[in-house]
Amino acid sequence: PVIDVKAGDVGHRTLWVVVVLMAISSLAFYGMAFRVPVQKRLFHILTAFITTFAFLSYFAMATGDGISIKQYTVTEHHKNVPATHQSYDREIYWARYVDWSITTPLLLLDLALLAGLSGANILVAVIADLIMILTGLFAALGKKDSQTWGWYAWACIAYLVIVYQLAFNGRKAVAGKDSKTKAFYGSIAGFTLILWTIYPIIWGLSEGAHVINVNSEIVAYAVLDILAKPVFGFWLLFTHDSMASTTPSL
Ligand code: RET
Repeated sequence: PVIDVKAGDVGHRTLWVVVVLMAISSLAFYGMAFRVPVQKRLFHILTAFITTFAFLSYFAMATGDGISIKQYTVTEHHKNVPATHQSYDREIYWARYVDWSITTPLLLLDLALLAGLSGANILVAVIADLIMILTGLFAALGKKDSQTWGWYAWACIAYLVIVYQLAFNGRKAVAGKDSKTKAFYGSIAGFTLILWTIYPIIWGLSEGAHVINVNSEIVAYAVLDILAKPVFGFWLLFTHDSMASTTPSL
């Protein structure tokens, strides 16, 4: 079989399903924001904007924007490409990186405010996150394997900085809070770290090594994005609404 270099029906339908789910959850989060007092509203606003950006990026991809074509030279690694092909084109969904560069810092801010992370540590996590996403974009656009995997390596190092901030400094910061907040931070930060770790794996299998085709790439990211944004958001906001002490002092 020849590698699918473009999205088919499965991919297109999946993109539209996510457009609808992100729209619905955004509306729900804005609705929930109005129903809590303004002092409790920061998490709601952050979370609503996260799904709004995802909605916009998925709308772009579903309608054919934010996608470019990258040409690959066929080498002996590409066993699925007929010998008559010297090169092939693959779709690169760069709109994802625009979305991620804004929404992953906002997701980190949700967690950092919950834990009560210090300003300096929040800044380190956010900047490391930006470096991770932007070097990931360079990895996706790299022309040579050496560029692709070189950028990928920098992105992974930046990711380790985020893991350190959430798992080590985040836990240290939340240790001074009440036991409910402590337990909740442990669960939702653990959920986040497991989920986020799957992204670079999917990336390596799709855009990196082309082991899975474009349709599977779209479906895999769709499932991860739904868990990382709407599911994360509902979990955070419902729990936060039922707890008084997690109000950030902002
Ligand atoms: C890339 C490729 C380079 C290496 C690493 C990556 C990590 C990406 C992550 C993305 C998280 C996205 C989320 C989206 C929400 O909807 C850029 C894939 C480490 C962690 C949470």
